[in-house]
Formats: sequence, C-alpha cells, structure tokens
Amino acid sequence: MNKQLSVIGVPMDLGQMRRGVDMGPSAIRYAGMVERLEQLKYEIEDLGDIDIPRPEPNADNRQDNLRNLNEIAEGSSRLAKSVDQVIENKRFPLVLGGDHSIAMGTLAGVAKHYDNLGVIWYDAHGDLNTADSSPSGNIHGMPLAVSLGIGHEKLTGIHDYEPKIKPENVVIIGARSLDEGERVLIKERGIKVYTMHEVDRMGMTQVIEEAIDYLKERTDGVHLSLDLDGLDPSDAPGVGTPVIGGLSYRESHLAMEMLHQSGMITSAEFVEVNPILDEKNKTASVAVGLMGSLFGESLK
Ligand code: NNH
Ligand code: MN
Ligand code: MN
Ligand code: MN
Repeated sequence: MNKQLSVIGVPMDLGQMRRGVDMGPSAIRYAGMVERLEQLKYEIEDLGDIDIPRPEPNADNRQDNLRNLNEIAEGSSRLAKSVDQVIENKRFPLVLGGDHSIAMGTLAGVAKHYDNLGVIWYDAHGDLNTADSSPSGNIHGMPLAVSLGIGHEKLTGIHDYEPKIKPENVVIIGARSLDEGERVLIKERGIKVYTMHEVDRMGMTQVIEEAIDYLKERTDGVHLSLDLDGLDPSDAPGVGTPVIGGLSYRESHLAMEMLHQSGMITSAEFVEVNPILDEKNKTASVAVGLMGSLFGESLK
C-alpha cells in the first residue's frame, strides 16, 4: 500500500436532511485517526477541509427533486480537484465525509487516473437514484448513479468528463434498503451486489474473497467508498439513515483486513458519520478502527 496518505475533510451536509454530518471530519480526526495511522508508519499530510458553499436562505433548493443541486455540484468539483492533485502527487487520498454525495467528487478526482477503476460500495443503500426515482430528492442517495453517468448533467459532468466508472467494475456490499428504481438499474446494468442475504448465507470471508477476485480480473485500481450506515446501527448509531440488520463491526473489521491483504485499494472514503446523532463519538471511533484494519493493523 502507498505509505503516503493525504487526508481531505469534506464538511458536506447538503445531500440529506439531518444537520450535523458536516462535523463528521472533525469527529473522525478527534477519534485519533492520525495517531492511529502514524503508528502504522504512514506519512500523513492533512489537507484540512474543502470549502462547501452555503445555500442562500429561503432559496427554492428542491428544484427538480435535487435538493441543493448547485452547492453540491460546486463542493464536489472542488473536492475532485483536490483529490486529483493528491494522486498527481503520487499519494493515497483518504477522504472524510460529510454525507455520501461527496463520493461524486472523490470519484471524479480518482477515476481520471485509471482506465478501469473498481469501486467497493459498502452501504445499506445503493445510492443509485436519479431525480426521477428518488423518494426523497436527497442527492446523497444518488452518487453511484451519477458516477456511472446517470443523472443531472451538472452532477455527471463534474470535473469535465463522464462517466467516471463502469457498472461491471462496481461491487455493492451490505445492501438492505434499495428503492424500486435502484433495483431496475442494478439488473439493467449488471451491477454486482452482495445484499445482507448473501453476507448471511456465504459469510463475509467468501463475499470479500469473491469481490477481490472479481475486481482483480477487470480493474487497475479500487476505490473503497464506505458509508458507516452499512454497519448495523448497534455498532454505528451516529448516521442519518440507520437501517437495522446490518454488517457488524467484526465482519467489517475482517473485510478491511482482507482488503488490506489484497493490496488492491488505491483510494478510500469514510462517510455519513454524524456526531450529533452519535453515542460518545462511537461511530467516528468505529470509522477509525476500520481505517486501522484497512491500513494494515494486525496483532501478529
Ligand atoms: N435510498 C434513499 C434515498 O435515496 C436513502 C439514501 N440514504 C443513504 N444512502 N444514506 O447511503 O433517499
Ligand atoms: Mn451511501
Ligand atoms: Mn447508506
Ligand atoms: Mn484492528
């Protein structure tokens, strides 16, 4: 793994309705992220936080069922530039959210550098909605679709190219809340999904082994987009849209260790930590624990 990490915080809360997720980057840093990774002998540069535009008061921001479209597009394109530069500098981008809408910006900055970027989308949700299929108008439910080139042009065109990724290079893990339009897209585009049903039947070991083999065959880099609501709310309560029946900390910890051993992860983001909804910074600590495993902590 690249031993030079650049951390980028993204205090974004415009992709959904619960305030507080903009404090995710602070909460994760406060939970000891830098110290934890320095112990693993990484050289860490913290680039601070991306400046996120504030919507004008009383503006009609729900136009076209895309709440805060312009501010999110602008924030994401700033993030894309920063991530792009990090990779240009031969460093590993580690992005801290913020709600999951930021993944549009992260992927825009990363995917430029690969012919076939793979993506592991670790999430209770598919994030494959468009303005037409979204039940909420919340853009954090759309970033995977947008990155595939499906959605509003202000979003799909972030960083001036599209699409960022191909459907056959995506693996979703932990899904248990998929909207109707998302299911259609998954079938139509042949996106690989391990729902909780598969995780329960096969076990996390086999799920991750298969995911690694699948991505190894077809990709030249893999981005991990980890939404903390992929975990069960008992382990990660500080998220805006908790869904019961999720992945445990132990399963996730194992998944991260196996991904580390695969050596295939080339960029990562940890999103949706909302310290206002959390219990004593538990969810941020879980995020840092998972980073420890992803970056190579081991007891032997
Ligand atoms: N699918 C729902 C929507 O689009 C919920 C999305 N919420 C998330 N996604 N947290 O990860 O509004
Ligand atoms: Mn998500
Ligand atoms: Mn989610
Ligand atoms: Mn560990």
